[in-house]
Amino acid sequence: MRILLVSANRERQPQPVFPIGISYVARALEPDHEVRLADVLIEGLDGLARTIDDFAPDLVGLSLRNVDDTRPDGHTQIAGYREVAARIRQGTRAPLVLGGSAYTLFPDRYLLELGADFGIAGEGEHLRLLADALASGRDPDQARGGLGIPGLHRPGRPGVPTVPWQGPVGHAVAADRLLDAYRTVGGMLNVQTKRGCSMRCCYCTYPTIEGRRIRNHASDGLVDEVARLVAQGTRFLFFVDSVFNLDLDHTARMAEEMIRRDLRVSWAGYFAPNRLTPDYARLLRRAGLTHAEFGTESLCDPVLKAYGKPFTVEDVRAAHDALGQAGVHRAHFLIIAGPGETQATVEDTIAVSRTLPDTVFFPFVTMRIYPGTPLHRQAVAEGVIAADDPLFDPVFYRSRDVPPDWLDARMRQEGADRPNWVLDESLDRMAALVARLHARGRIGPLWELLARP
Ligand code: B12
Ligand code: SF4
Repeated sequence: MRILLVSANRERQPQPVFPIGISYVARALEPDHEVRLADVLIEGLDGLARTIDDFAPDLVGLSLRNVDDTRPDGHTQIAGYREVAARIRQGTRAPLVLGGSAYTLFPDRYLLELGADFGIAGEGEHLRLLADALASGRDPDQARGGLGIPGLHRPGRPGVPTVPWQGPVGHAVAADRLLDAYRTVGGMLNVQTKRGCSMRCCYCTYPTIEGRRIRNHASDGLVDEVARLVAQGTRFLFFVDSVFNLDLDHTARMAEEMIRRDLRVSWAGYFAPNRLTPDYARLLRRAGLTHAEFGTESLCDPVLKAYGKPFTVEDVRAAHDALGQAGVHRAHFLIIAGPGETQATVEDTIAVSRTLPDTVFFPFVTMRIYPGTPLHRQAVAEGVIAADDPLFDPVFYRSRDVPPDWLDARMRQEGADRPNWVLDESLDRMAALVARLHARGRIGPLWELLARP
């Protein structure tokens, strides 16, 4: 079958990100199916229309990454996605399959909104089974002895539960052209070392998207992947795991192999501020880690507990120091005014943040409520939302013990005092600065430029 996989994501903030989802899905389809990748951010809607004409696909997969930008005054992506789906429908009668993280969070809603034929929630590599069934004229519902295709959704029918993908994982050969394009727009290339997170932070969607069971990708294949990207000219990578340091042994083995092969590439990842010994930090630095983004969320123990975070402020400090001493840039993401927050706990977080050296804070005020999370259940129980609110249009939880006007003024005051306390309204300016620096050949997230207290 000729299968066109399209990335609908046009978000450029904080920087353009390579559409790893369609590349990984394509890998599962190669070489038995002929695959082409298209990216609306790179080629625009007219480019997409030309690709459809030229390739004449038998099946089109559309990747939906972001639902919105998770900011209370931000924007949702649905209008842009409608435009892309309409362009696809104009150009071809091939069946349309949806997938991606945004799709997985709201599968039936997106099927309806975009009038698609199928969707695959969770790991999209299972598209392989759908393509095989369609190519041979078999009923997709009869796949796997009648269990159906993992994650498959069709309009008006119940979805099939997903299961972990067992086949190969990684970038497709078909992605090489697009990888090149991202190297030139300063966007970061990316690699995943594992899927799944077993933690239960109250607001988090990641276990819904990737599952709770941790599945490591084989470390030799991973380092081959990194080596291939480096040989192609990649200078910066983001390891896109939900939490890079969830499995210390696996990631340490990978880092050792990167050092042994002398792969000269800088990289970043998301870290939990715990499980981070000085030895591990030094190893990662030697393997090329330059930027660590911590999902810290609060610097006050009772609030960390209410958010369901599996660490304390003391752990944060130790992790911060371990990476700092190893020479790694650090940023902390915070969520202010979630469950359990009060004026006093906000002050605690601010006070502790002032004592963490050489770092940047990204404080987000209020917490986006996603379906199926502990926060969702709490918000229904507290009467913040109705039980049947679909939550597709963003709704944010705000602690009643933090007066909005007071918090707004307090955040602004802190932002005015400290360039490393980066408020929502500064993010656009920061993204513009980063884009200018990328155009001049700088690489990486570059938030360390703000890391003065
Ligand atoms: C790493 C990451 C980042 C990094 C990316 C770095 C990089 N260079 O890649 C950074 C920090 C830059 C980032 C930024 C943002 N991110 Co982010 N990010 C992630 C994270 C943790 C992993 C994404 C990833 O690459 N996964 C690995 C790939 C392989 O998985 P995947 O893309 O989901 O693809 C799989 C399936 O979805 C499916 N699939 C994908 N496409 C298709 C297509 C078809 C046809 C099919 C069938 C299946 C399919 O199959 C794939 C393989 O299994 C996710 C959370 C998560 N755990 O998913 C959030 C996530 C994707 N981000 C999110 C958001 C909101 C953002 C920002 C808007 C935040 C902000 N306000 O700045 C920006 C937008 C950036 C942009 N330009 O688009 C949301 C999106 C959903 C939502 N809530 O709206 C997520 C899900 C987190 C969340 N809060 O829920 N992000
Ligand atoms: S916030 Fe991080 S540690 Fe917590 S559940 Fe989500 S991915 Fe796991």
